[in-house]
Amino acid sequence: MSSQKVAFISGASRGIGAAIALKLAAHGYKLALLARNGDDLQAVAAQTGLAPDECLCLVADLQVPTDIEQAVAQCLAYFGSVDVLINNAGIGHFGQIQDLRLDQLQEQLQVNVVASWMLIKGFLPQMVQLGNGLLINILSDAARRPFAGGTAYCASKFAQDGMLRSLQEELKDSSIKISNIYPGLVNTYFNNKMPQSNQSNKLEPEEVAALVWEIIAAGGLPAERFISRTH
Ligand code: NJP
Repeated sequence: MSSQKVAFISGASRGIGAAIALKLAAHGYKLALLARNGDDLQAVAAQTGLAPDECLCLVADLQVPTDIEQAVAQCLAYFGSVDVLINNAGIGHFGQIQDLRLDQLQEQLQVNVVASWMLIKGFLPQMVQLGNGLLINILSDAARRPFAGGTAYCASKFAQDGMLRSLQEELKDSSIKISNIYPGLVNTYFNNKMPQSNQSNKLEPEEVAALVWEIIAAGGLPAERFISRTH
């Protein structure tokens, strides 16, 4: 049996998730990559340089609970187990509350909160069974910093933060490690599509990926880490 470790990365078709995929592949990880856009996922998989059987592309919509369950099942059937789960996928709907729609709030909460909860719930039992596992979550400094225009995004990131810090309490005496990353602005599609996006103070996605690797190499520490060009 191969000793290569396996990481599952949500939102791996571009941005921070794609940078994490390249970083972990360079460190010898096999990968399961999830996003909606299959062509973009395949392009990232090709860039990793992994052999086709070492990189599983999972086309799934995190708004659809059955897609999430199927992706977890497919990944476990393919690799047997997952050592590192990286909850990275996220969306941002910004604007004054009068200008936001209910379906945008619901999508925001589904992708950023419910999907990460479901992925953890899906992979945790096999991690517990093997006595080994690392959960890394890409949140946002907006998880602790309310701002005008953030009623939907901050609701999701505050909720994700509360969920994950509660999970840290649940897992504190176990062999499963959980580490949360709170980035500031990052030079990705997510940030660049914002009309007020400022070009000068952003991290590059590779800097977040380097931090992810630092945490993995340190066995899951620190438990939380803020990273920003402006801090
Ligand atoms: O965003 P972007 P980032 N189902 O837009 C996927 C946080 N963050 O890398 O489905 C499945 O380049 C999407 O793929 P696709 C942020 O909150 C960022 O910047 O093919 N996948 C793509 O791969 C998020 O949690 C900044 O469209 C879905 C990926 O998610 C994380 O960083 C600041 C999906 C998004 O790539 C990564 O964001 C901050 C769905 N329904 C926190 N919807 C920043 N960039 O400034 C989206 O504080 N994806």
